[in-house]
Order: sequence, then C-alpha cells, then structure tokens
Amino acid sequence: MAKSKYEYVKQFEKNDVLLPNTWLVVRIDGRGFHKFSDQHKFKKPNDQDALNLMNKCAVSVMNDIHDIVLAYGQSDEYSFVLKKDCALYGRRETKIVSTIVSLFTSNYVFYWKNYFPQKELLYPPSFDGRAVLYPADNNFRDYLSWRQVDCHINNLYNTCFWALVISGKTESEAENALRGTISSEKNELLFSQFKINYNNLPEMFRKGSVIIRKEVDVKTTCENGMEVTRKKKVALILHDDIIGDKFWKENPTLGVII
Ligand code: DGT
Ligand code: MG
Ligand code: MG
Ligand code: MG
Ligand code: MG
Repeated sequence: MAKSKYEYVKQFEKNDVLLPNTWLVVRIDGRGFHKFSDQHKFKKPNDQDALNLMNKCAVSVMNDIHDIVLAYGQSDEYSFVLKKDCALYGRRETKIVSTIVSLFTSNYVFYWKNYFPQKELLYPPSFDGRAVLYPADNNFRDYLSWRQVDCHINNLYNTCFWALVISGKTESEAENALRGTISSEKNELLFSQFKINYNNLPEMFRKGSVIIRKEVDVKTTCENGMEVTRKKKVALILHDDIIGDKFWKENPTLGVII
C-alpha cells in the first residue's frame, strides 16, 4: 500500500520499549484523593467500601490483562506486577501504563454505584500511573515490602490519630501526642486508652490486599443438567504478609526463587 507523504512524522515518536528480562511494576495512585475521600465522606481512617471498590477494580484489570501475575493495593494505590518475560504490547511502556491506568479508572467509575449505592459520585476521579523495572528478585520483593510496610505505618498512625480525635482531642493535639512515638508506644496507647488491640483490626487495613491467580474448583451445570466440577484459575484477594519468605514459598508459580 502506498504511504502518504505524512507518514514520516512517525519518526518523531519515542521508542519506549522496556528493558527485557526485568520485573515490571506499574503503580497507579488516586490523584488528589485527600480531597476525593473528604468530599465523598470516606470513613476514617479506613473506608471498607472504598477499599473493596479498589480491589474490585484491580481484579477487573487482572481479568482483562492476563500478563499481570500479582497486584498489591492499599489506600488509593495499586501496584500491578508483570513477569520478567512478559511481552505485552512489545513491552512498550506508555502503552502498558496508559492501558492499566485507564482500565482501572473506568472500572472505578463503572462499579462506584455497587459499593456506594447511597452516594453520588460528585466528580470524575483520576489516577496517575508509572512503571518501574526491577532486574533482581530481591529488589522486586523489597519494592512490595516497602509498600506493605508503608500500609502498616500509615494505618497504625491513622488509627491512633482518629481514636484521639474521636475521643475529643483537636487534630493538632492528636498530632502532638503522636509526635516521635515508636510503633510499640502507639500499640500501647491504643490498648491502654481505647482498649483497641491493633492486631485484631481487619487484616485488609493492616496489611493491604494481595491479588494472585489460584486454581480453584468451580461447579458448572452442563447442557444435560449434570453438575460438574472443573479447575479454573481465578483472581483471589488475600491479605497475606508478602514481606516474609512464606508467601513466596507457597506461590512458586510467581517465579521468585527463595
Ligand atoms: P496525590 O496522590 O499526590 O495526587 O495526592 P493524594 O491526595 O491522593 O495523596 P496520597 O495518594 O499520598 O494519599 C492518599 C489520600 O487518600 C490520603 O489523604 C488518605 C486518603 N484515603 C485513602 N484511603 C482512604 C480511606 O479508606 N479513608 C479515608 N478517609 N481516606 C482515605
Ligand atoms: Mg502522592
Ligand atoms: Mg493519591
Ligand atoms: Mg496514595
Ligand atoms: Mg487505535
């Protein structure tokens, strides 16, 4: 087919093919969710429905993009992991990142009413996205550990902060009370002042959510009405520790060598 004289403009496009044989992590993060969560009156410090909506969006993204082998989410962010040998879109960075962030955002709007039937979506939410490459397994695992530790640190702080505020302290008094405290002191404060045992709070709040594909038995009804059980890989939402070796030993198909 003859090319038009305008075809040459393609030469201006940047080559953004990602390095081969490296773990690829795409992290999306809610844009201005401080304001978004305030305006939509999300429960503090954790809104179960908002987190479940995030998880639903991540499962949808995984069901659409099969190269994603694991996703980890907390707060207004989700990290999607693509295997080292992933060849999706010829490993073109902008194509991969923009597809994931766009799919996530459209799902967020699409499923909003299922999680907040009583709340109108006041304005269109948006997410940013970035890709990071990790050549070594230990760097990749440290990346996920960093996000899970972040979840824990923020959740412990926020749980204390809002307990103090609900008990009558002003926000700046609560901030002052927590300044310089270490984890064990925050745990102690929760227990002695509020009878809250931090370890009994929901795992989703303390550890975030991990989504992996696992083979499960699925019952289906055949045309002749007979019920049969088939093995099917489905995206499962877990709230496991992903810092220690146990998770990676139990899920060898992820390909991380311990
Ligand atoms: P950004 O990401 O730079 O556009 O700015 P933000 O405002 O999204 O800030 P970020 O991502 O560092 O922090 C997430 C914000 O979202 C933080 O202000 C707390 C809020 N948020 C996330 N999950 C919840 C929740 O379950 N409940 C409430 N009340 N707020 C939440
Ligand atoms: Mg931010
Ligand atoms: Mg954000
Ligand atoms: Mg965030
Ligand atoms: Mg097109």
